Amino acid sequence: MPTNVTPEFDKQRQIYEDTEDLEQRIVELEKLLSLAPNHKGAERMRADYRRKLAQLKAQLEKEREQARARRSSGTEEGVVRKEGAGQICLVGVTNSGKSSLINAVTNAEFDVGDYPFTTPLPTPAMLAFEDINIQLVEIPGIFEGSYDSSIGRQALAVVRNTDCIALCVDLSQDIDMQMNTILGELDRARIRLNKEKTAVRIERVGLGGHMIYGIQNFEGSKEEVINYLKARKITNIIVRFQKRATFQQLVDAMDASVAYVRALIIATKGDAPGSKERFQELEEKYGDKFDIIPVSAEKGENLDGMSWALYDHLDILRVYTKIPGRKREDKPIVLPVGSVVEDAAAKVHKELFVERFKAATIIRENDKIKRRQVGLSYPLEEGDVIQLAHR
Ligand SMILES: Nc1nc2c(ncn2[C@@H]2O[C@H](COP(=O)(O)OP(=O)(O)O)[C@@H](O)[C@H]2O)c(=O)[nH]1
Ligand SMILES: [Mg+2]
Repeated sequence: MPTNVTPEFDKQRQIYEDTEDLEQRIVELEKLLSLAPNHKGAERMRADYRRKLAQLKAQLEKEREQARARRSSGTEEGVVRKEGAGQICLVGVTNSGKSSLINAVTNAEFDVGDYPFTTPLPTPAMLAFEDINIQLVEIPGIFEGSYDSSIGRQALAVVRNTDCIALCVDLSQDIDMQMNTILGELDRARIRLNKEKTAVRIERVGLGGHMIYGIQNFEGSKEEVINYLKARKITNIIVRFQKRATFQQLVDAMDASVAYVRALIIATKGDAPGSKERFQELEEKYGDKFDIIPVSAEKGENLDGMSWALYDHLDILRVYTKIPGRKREDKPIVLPVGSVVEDAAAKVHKELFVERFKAATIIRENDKIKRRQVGLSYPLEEGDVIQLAHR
């Protein structure tokens, strides 16, 4: 049906049809509609274009929504969302055997190569350890100047926020070169390893609001901490009071630009010629500061020992809830070392077991006192079975 359009309209229609970018397409279509003839014969055409416009806008909204979801779930390139009971970053020079090690203990099939930059972005894999999962993240090979490159800087940002760093040192190569490179770049990224724990430890997380552990060590109340965080508009944060701490120590910890991260050394390629001597050398030079675990991914040697060492360095404990008369739950609640009954109760059901707390029974099979009645501030131990009762 002829609709007697103007040449201007025709031209704009061409522009609209040639535009691929969604946002721009919407702009061009709106322009086209404004140029559309008003007479009755063109009514149908205008309706079609309006419908199309509504479709495009809905599509744009959907794409934006997906992008927001990607951002908050951390699946954007180079960002790793923490999953499992804890996260460990494998840091080493290129070819130090990081990918081989991850492949040996997880279902991952990372590329293994003799050439540099096999793994250009931090890449996660999941280690099933006993009844929990530990996330292992391969960090791209560290080199002198990593911190000056954008990829390196991005990777070091992941390392900064991790729960534990596994320094992968290749026993078939010169030790000093590797350690100097790794420690140098970490230092420039203001990441300190195995420094004495400060009284207050801060960790930024993707989700979760305010999580506060060890409040019994704080001079004030939990409300004070939360009010302070709210006043500074800080969310998604874990605050751990690890020793007696004052309000000023909390403020200082929030402002510190230095990150303190637990670390250990995984000495890789324990099967290679000369590895025994280099392991000795590593022990002599760095044994004071780090636990050193020798492994061979190729021969499958000491991989279990490594998993336990990684678990130990996460500083977490597992507790199991139980309903009277039933077996304990198979899956543990994972909490930082130093947690108390209240922390476990909050993880199960805050309103029910903290706000309406009546009693908790802790069962320790191997203890002299097998069962004990305890309160909310009672410290938990690894392997505790806990029964919670509410009013
Ligand atoms: N002899 C020996 N070679 C290994 C071992 N693990 C890895 N390699 C070799 O070291 C090279 C680099 O390994 P890769 O896992 O890609 O290191 P990445 O760059 O740190 O991820 C490859 O040629 C591997 O075959 C091991 O346990 N023993
Ligand atoms: Mg690799």
